[in-house]
Amino acid sequence: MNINKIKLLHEVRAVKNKKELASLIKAQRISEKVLLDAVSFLKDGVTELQVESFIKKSFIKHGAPILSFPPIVAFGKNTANIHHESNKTKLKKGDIVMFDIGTTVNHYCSDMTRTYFWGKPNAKQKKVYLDVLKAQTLAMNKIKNGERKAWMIDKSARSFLAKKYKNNFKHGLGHGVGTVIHEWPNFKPKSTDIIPTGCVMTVEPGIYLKGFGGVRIEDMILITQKGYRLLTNIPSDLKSAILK
Ligand SMILES: [Mn+2]
Repeated sequence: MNINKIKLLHEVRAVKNKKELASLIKAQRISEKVLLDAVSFLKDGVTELQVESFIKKSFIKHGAPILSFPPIVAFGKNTANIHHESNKTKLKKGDIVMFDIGTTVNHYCSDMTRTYFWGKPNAKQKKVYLDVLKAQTLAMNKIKNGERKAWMIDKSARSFLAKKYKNNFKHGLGHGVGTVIHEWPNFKPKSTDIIPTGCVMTVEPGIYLKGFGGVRIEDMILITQKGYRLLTNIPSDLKSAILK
């Protein structure tokens, strides 16, 4: 046997067949319904815990009760904490609101983050949002133009954000998604991964400023021969991010 034909399990697993992809997309569509439900559940004074429990119930209602990971709901300054766990913090005007949610269908995971503004964002909130969005677009364009080296794709977003926010983009740009929520390959500065056609990746730049808050925008994409296909169907332009 030709040694070059040997593939490792994580490489085989990264490439999704039609059926696997359909399950993953179905999980994402359900997440989108739940996200919209959660957004309309928001009101002044509601707590993160109340919204988190609403989200869990909503996933059950939509027939996808086995989540990819516990939902992240963060208000205000809590959005600066990447690992925030919901607490009794109440929503108030001027807050940033972050949702990071995902569920499974036939064991296939979905993953999505949206950041919103509860009321008109101030200049700094707007700027951070638009910069994170721009970083995501830069990375997506790299992929569209055929770049498949993970570190190069990560760098396109990271170097843009580093110019303005130093090292406040504290995690990898994205990861493979499948039967587990974080799987090979990885968009990271030191990654040697080459992204194969047919795998599903997240692209999720973020900026986290202690005492101010954070912005993360996370979409899932299918890597195609020529570029990518966007699997997330929720708008992320600034106007759509302003809730009141
Ligand atoms: Mn993710």
